[in-house]
Amino acid sequence: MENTRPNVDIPQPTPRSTQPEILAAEIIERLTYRIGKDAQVAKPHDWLTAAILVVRDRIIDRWMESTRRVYRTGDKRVYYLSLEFLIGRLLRDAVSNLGVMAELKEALASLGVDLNVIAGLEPDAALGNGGLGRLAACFMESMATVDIPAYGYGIRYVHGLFRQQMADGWQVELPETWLAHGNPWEFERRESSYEIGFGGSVETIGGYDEPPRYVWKPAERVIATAYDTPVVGWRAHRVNTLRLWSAQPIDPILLDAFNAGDHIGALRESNKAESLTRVLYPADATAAGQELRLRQEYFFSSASLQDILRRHLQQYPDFTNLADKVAIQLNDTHPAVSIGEMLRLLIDVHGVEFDDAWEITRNTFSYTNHTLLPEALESWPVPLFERLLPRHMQLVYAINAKILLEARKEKRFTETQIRSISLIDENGDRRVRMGNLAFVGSHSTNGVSALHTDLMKVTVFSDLHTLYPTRINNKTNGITPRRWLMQCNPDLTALIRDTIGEKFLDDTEALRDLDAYADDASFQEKFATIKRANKVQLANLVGSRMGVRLDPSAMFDIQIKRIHEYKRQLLNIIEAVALYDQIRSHPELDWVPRVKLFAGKAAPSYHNAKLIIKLANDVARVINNDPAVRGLLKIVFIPNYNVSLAEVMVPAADLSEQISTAGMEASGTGNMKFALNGALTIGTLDGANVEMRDHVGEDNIVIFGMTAEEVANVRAAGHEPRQIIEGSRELAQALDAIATGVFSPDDRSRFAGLIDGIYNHDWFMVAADFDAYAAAQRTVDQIWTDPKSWYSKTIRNTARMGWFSSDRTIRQYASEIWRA
Ligand code: B1H
Repeated sequence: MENTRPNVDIPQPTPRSTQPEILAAEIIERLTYRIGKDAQVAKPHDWLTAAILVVRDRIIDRWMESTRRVYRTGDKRVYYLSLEFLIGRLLRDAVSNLGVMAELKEALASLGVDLNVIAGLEPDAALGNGGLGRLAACFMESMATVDIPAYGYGIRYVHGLFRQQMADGWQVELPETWLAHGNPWEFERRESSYEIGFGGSVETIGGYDEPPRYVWKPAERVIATAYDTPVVGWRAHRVNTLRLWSAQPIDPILLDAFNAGDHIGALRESNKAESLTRVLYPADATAAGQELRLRQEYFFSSASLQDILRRHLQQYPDFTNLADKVAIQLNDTHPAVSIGEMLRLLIDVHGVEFDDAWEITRNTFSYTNHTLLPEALESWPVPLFERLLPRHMQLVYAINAKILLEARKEKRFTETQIRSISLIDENGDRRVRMGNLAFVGSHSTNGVSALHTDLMKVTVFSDLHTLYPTRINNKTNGITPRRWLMQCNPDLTALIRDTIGEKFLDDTEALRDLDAYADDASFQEKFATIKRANKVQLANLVGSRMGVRLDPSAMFDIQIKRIHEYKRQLLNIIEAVALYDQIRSHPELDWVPRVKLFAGKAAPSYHNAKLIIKLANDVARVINNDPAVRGLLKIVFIPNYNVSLAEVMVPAADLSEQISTAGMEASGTGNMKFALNGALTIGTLDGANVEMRDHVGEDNIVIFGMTAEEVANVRAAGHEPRQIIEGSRELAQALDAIATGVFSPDDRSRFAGLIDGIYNHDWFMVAADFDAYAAAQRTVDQIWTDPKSWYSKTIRNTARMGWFSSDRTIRQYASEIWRA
């Protein structure tokens, strides 16, 4: 550690006590001296801030110890670069991992404050869109838990993912303001600031009797300032750092302009800099394609790499051992420009030779691919890339020349293969392919489920896989059992502990011992009682937020995730319409009462996704108000899905909907959360569902529909949805009802286009899979009517999902990719 102090003995602070009386006294102290409030008039928010500050002190002791330890041991550090961290609330997580929940509750209670109430006021840190961002948050917690010295690097967006409101059933986006009350978790690090350049030109120096040197002269510069948030691992054995960058202008105000009367112009630079880190791009699984987005990507990549190299030089004389001491994981291609930035810093700033720099870079970086969807594969127009990052453009060409030569000369690649592995897409306007850059600039490229990894090898990266046959590997995603079992489902956690002991708290795979209780009548009853209590909690939330009454004895059937055509919320809604028709036509049959719950956000520019939300709400209004349904079917779309809402919905689910078109969902992680909390899954053989089936056993999951291979074959042969629809009366009737305006009497053609898409191409195989899906739902009904069988299966889900802990995933990254 940098030590500029004279040689004096600095006393260490005494580690903080966690006794309730001391916690209570400190909370009052913070309230008074930090927040400046008298306890008599303090608002709930003030209590929250005071409590966080007191908890934070307990974290700091461990944090400093963790940092000192890695300097002492010289252990390898892992850097997780991600444009998204979907963290959610932190208080419960931190307190639970520190093991001071009971003490804090007691301390607050002695002051007349309810922990649950103030914890509920903490805003969600929603610096991410969906699964990719939430995975980064789970990984941060698991890296601290399995004791890996790790830093997360990202952007401190002032506005996280938009707030979703419904206006007459349509999604409306409102700005999110998580920093409105300040953020007591973070530490601003003014001393960790770096200059980031954009644009300008590259000057060549020398080159006559010595090799030329290149100097980038950027036209614009901004400052990146670090904000650190501690990340506490389970039992607080280690505390790591999440470092988020904020952009600041070099000159906060142009005084000359101001004095000349140009008050707006004087702030132009300042506004421009700050707009860089103002908002999160709200697209999920689609590339943004905007200049500001490329600027965000370069901004945080450059700041992070400068920080990483500076830290390395504090401990070592040069970069020859960089790859032994540093592992950098790229969370998708969003930080892939880091590869060019690493080369630039090593070569232009630190004087390393190109070939050595390339070797070091490749050995340091690894890349995770999260999707095969063509619209999500990032590529930047060459003219834009060149204008914003002229030096990086040169380096991309230099890498490309090297790789293409190798492929042509050594591997005898054909022209077609060369075109596919090139870093430049020459089909149409020339573009820089960030996936190819990430692949060739890393020693490892991993997929996020077994199926996704297999598909990667034969689709997007097939030719690169031929060139580098050992590079692609799989790391099936996982979820942190702390947030997604222990914190969100405390009653189930207590029941498990009373039944099989404490081992599962440290080793999730020990949940296996529950298998022995799956058919035990008394255990089943306790398990069912807890599920019911969780459903009552969700029903209360729906009641108070939406004024809709839910019957907790009905089956809670839940689909929560981003709204996307490939995730097929539409299939679920169409099945609900078909079921509605059946219930009305056959009132004499024993229908299983169901509540179909939906939640999720649509990208603001994704027309069909927004239409699907409107359809869910339109269908809900008709079905929920039809007396002929007799409450047997209810549809609810809960607005503003976020991590905190998921924490209430996941433990309350009976049925988990994981019904994406096979081959399109890279992994899914919501699927894992539900199963761990004792829901039955209805799903396709897609993403991690395949491995979930292998773990829970095929009797304990309801699989339906086409396989990825079948989807590919049908698409290749030419899919004829019209024939299929004509062969399925239920489907035809449901589609007809929606298309003709039965659910939208105010605008009868509202959904005509959506339904036309199914008739005309059915790209997402909604028609193709409908009958199989409807049949699978009736199988689910069958199981439900036999509670013994239902709980036997759902208990086995909890028992057998331990492997899907992100601790397991992180251990695999550590041993097979990071060698940390
Ligand atoms: C996933 C994304 C994603 N895959 C582009 N790709 C984005 C792509 O803002 N963008 O430009 C944002 C997000 N997100 C998800 O990653 C997959 O769809 C899930 O199946 C997977 O579980 C998750 C984590 O691996």
